[in-house]
Amino acid sequence: VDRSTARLSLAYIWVAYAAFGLAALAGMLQGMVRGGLIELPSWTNYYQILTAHGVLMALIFTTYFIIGFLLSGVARTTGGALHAAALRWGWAGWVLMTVGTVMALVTIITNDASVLYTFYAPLKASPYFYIGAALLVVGSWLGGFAIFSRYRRWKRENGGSMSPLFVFMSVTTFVLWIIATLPVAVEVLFQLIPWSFGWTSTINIMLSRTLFWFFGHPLVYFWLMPAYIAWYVCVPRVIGGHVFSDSLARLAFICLLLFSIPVGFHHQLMEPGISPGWKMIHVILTLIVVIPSLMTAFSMFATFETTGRKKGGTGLFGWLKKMPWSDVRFFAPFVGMLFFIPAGAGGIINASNQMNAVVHNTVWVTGHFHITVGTAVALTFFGVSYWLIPALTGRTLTRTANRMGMVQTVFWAVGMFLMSFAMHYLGLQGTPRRTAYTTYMDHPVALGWMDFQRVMAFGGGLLFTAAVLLLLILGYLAFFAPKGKTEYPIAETETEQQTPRILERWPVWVGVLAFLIVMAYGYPIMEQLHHHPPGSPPIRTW
Ligand code: HAS
Repeated sequence: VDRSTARLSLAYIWVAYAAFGLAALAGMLQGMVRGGLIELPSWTNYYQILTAHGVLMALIFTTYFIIGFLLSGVARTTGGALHAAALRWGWAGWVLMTVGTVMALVTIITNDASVLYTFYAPLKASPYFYIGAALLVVGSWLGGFAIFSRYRRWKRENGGSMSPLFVFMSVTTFVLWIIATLPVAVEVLFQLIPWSFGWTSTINIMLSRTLFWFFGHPLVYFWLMPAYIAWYVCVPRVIGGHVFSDSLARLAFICLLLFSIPVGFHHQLMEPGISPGWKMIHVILTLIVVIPSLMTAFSMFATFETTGRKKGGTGLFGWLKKMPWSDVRFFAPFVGMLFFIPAGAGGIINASNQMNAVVHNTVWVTGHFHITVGTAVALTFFGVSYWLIPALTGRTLTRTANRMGMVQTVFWAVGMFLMSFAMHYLGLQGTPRRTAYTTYMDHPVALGWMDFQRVMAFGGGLLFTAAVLLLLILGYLAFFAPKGKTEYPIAETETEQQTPRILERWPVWVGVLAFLIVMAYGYPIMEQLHHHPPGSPPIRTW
């Protein structure tokens, strides 16, 4: 891609990795505190560090990386450059997001916003934390407008023909993101900010949680879809293969768009304020949103098998041997895919109403999201970074850096395996999530959890080591690796495929989505507004 686009993408990616580094440190510390290995100094506390870790990792690292990656890929697949208007949107977004990030971070550092990354009521932060979050969201919309702007221009220049797969997927991701962030924007602007400034004395907590999870579930697909873009479009090229089916890939994304928003109640299955009928509808839709992931698994297997067989792999699994196992650009996302198999199964367990009663609010859930976003998605982002950063800085991914990347992937995978296995196991024993070190007054059951909590801490140590290694390798690739050209891998279908044009008719899909949202949320939200629970007293934590 051209230099202006590269500069913009890199600006996003650097903030992403700065946040990642701080978040990794906070993560290791909180694991050690929980495992009883260290005590924090009196000027900080577990919940402050937990908030820093969650906000920096789950909200800042992901959003910045996603925008940086997608902007570069959209440019790469539409002629190599973003036009001036798209660049302007992109930079405006970066500035707003960065102002918002700094505001939110300052309030976390001053301990005025220890409200965890889910930040719904009744925990209350400084209003400046919420204003920072709002700026982050609005800034990310501008990043999305940069993609939409490039997309529209490309369509105009190409007589309305079907957009490249990477672009289509990026547009779908941002349509999802913009629609999904509307409810949290309403929560922040009309509930949290007025309450936090003291303009209103009570808050409708049910509504606050509902609006948050209305956003919170599609948020996880906003993380996942860019990883899927890498799986569908970049990984096939890395292994010397093709996109298995253009239509299937687009259909999977449309399904993700339609079914990942009207499902938020699966995070609220244990809440008494929502009637079981509505929860059931959300559970059914949740089980439907599993299907595009199964389609993705099928598609990836098909790509690997056809490519492996073409390279001479024979027998039932001989094609697997033909994969480029020593290429970190393949290895890191592949390990992520492997983790995603149990992670997806865990998600289905979570979504099943009765089983949710067993795992809800236990560290099982923490284990679930560390192997979804923390491994499947994160390892894919690392795998992408290993080629994206040198491609953008005009350097090469050297053999040594590649080898170190493999080591880093193994450290991350082993750390995550140990930590998340312990979390899943402890969750089934009933160990609560989001608690600092405690033995519950030396209760024998809680004492029995300690060994596994130490395993969690040990896994966290390995993860921190992997994070430091990653930052060192990326720093090397950006500033010290030999100058040269690194490929931006984009695969195509093997033969021309006829993709149904309906897949790109946005008014149809946005219309269907609006219908599903109204069906899934209209009545329950009206009910919550009507019955208006008494509201919490305005407790100040700042
Ligand atoms: Fe989840 C809680 C249900 C997917 C993230 N989830 C969370 C939270 C986070 C999160 C962050 O229903 C905690 C929120 C909080 O703080 O409270 N989740 C699901 C379901 C899925 C799912 C049904 N989650 C994700 C993804 C996430 C993520 C993806 C991040 C990126 N989740 C829940 C529920 C809760 C929840 C409940 C609430 C729990 C509670 O009570 O609080 C599904 O979308 C999963 C579908 C995935 C699959 C896997 C397909 C496998 C693939 C890999 C193929 C491998 C290949 C390689 C090709 C069906 C695509 C193999 C090659 C070989 C050779 C073997």
